[in-house]
Amino acid sequence: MRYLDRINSPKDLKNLSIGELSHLASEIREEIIATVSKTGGHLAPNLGMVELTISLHYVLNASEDKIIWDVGHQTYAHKLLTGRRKKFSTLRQYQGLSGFPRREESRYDAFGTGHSSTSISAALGMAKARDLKGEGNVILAVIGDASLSGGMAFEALNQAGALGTNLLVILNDNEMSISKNVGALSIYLNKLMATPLYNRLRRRTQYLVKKTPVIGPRALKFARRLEEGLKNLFIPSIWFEELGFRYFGPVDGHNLIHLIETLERVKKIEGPVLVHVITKKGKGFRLAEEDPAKFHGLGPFDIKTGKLKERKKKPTYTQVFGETLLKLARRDKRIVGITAAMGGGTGLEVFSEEFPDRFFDVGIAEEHAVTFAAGLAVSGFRPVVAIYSTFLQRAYDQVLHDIALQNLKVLFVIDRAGIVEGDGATHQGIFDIAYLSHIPNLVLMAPKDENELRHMLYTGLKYHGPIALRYPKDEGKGVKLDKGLKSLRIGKAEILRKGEGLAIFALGSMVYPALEVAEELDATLVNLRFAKPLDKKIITTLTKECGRIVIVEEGILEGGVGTRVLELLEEEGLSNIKIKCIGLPDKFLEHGSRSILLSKYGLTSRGILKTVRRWLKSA
Ligand SMILES: Cc1ncc(C[n+]2csc(CCOP(=O)(O)OP(=O)(O)O)c2C)c(N)n1
Repeated sequence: MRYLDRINSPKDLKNLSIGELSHLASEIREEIIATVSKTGGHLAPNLGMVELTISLHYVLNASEDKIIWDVGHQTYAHKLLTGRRKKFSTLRQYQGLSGFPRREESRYDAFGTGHSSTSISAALGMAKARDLKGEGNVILAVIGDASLSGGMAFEALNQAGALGTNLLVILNDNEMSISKNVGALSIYLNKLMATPLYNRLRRRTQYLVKKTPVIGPRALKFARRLEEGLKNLFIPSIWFEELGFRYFGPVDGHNLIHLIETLERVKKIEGPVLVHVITKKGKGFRLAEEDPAKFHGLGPFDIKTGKLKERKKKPTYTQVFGETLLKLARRDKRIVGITAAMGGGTGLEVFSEEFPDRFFDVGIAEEHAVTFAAGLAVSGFRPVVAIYSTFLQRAYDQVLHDIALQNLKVLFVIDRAGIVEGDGATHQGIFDIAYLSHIPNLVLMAPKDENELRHMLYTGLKYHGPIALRYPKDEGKGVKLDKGLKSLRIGKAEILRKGEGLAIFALGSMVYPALEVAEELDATLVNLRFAKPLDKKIITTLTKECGRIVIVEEGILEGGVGTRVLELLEEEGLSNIKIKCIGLPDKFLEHGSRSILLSKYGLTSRGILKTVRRWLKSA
């Protein structure tokens, strides 16, 4: 029997020897590789976290102490050790285990995460609550080196250092974000890594002080001064200490003895402490160690070759965007590309290779990315800011206050808009229509296919103000791409089919499924193209003509295109017309495959047809 099969809660770890824990680490790695090769998921981050997770659960008392995982994509070992081993094969599958920590899933998941850089803030809140309640448990945040570059993490360090309450922060430094980590903080961490000498000397002084039989305040003061001196001698300054944290490290994140010793020690220290742990992304799986970016998060793959099992046959929207932008950028030097740590995911990689000087990966810093783009736009450049729908939520105020209010020429390319495979509620891109379409000056487009996407990109770059383009994480329709690119008329919809007695208005990804429905029902079908501004003329004319209308979108209904059409018709005195809005309900959507969820929420051609038929009967 494997050691892993005997672990039903973290308590079961406590009786294992270091040798046994080391066996357990290998078993956990095998389990993660075998499962993720079938389910897809975040492989490399999890393989790098195995020893650290074991050590944390070994040293802490999981029923009282709290671990807050930043992003939460590295919690597979944590899930395996906290009673979820038997369900692990359902990872990321519909109705199975989530790929992220969820409070509803386990009492060991202290805080729900998915978006980065929240862990220290949440942990600090919990630490302060603990103090106010007069309790004494350990509160610990685990944060990656890239997530530490997010603004919220800085804000939390700033408050934590000043509050001085007991708080442990484990910095998991693997020098990687999804791709190579960027920024001055990452350069600084490298410097710290390269100076273990200081830490060795520092440990030695602390050891000597501890060994001194009678240690009076003067000796302690002397030891501290000595420590300061050493610090200044070997490295410019330990930034975390300047902020009020005690700094420990670097610690080898794959050495169980060293990790356990360090954690035992630091958990007793008063005040905020940061432990700098060095890990290797993909540890223990050669293919992932060699290409951690590819294995950061991926679909099902062949363990021997690393090849993905499902290959997209048609070009994805993301690819078509990346290639088209590249072509346009060759003709216009003012075009600059901006990403917040998602160069690969957003398709900007090709652009970055050809135009490294015009490409900016700002780190996991969506708010900054947007205002940075504003600065470039004010200075005459044409920034293209490519951000996933779910992460752009972070930068709502920057879009509104720094871009739209000043009517700046910035193009937002919103990838993963709509239902997103596998990751669940934290990553569904279903709110952007609602949170963008009420912002004055901002135009919001959604292409029906990859060919239209290209024209929209061209349109966006020609437009004189802020404009956004949304599309899902999916392959395109496989349509022929036009040779030339044309500018679309802002706010002009496209009538794709004329029918009788019913008009269907569809946005973006819903146009093709709605077209099938329109054909079946002999209805008129309009590709809205623009969620904002709406095509007032076409909408009002067809509404009057057909008498009954349906609006379909892949986004939440509240505040979506349907709502906006209703408002328009009310303004035009047409509110007594029969209207059906089809979209996503007012809830956070679970994880599962895109096809399962689209079908569950009635956004396939069959689902739309069923809803429309039922409504027609009742109407
Ligand atoms: C706000 C936000 N932006 C982007 C992401 C996408 N994302 C998920 S993990 C990750 C990299 C995290 O790197 P790091 O914190 O160093 O952890 P590692 O994966 O290296 O363990 C990114 C950019 C996110 N989860 N949240």
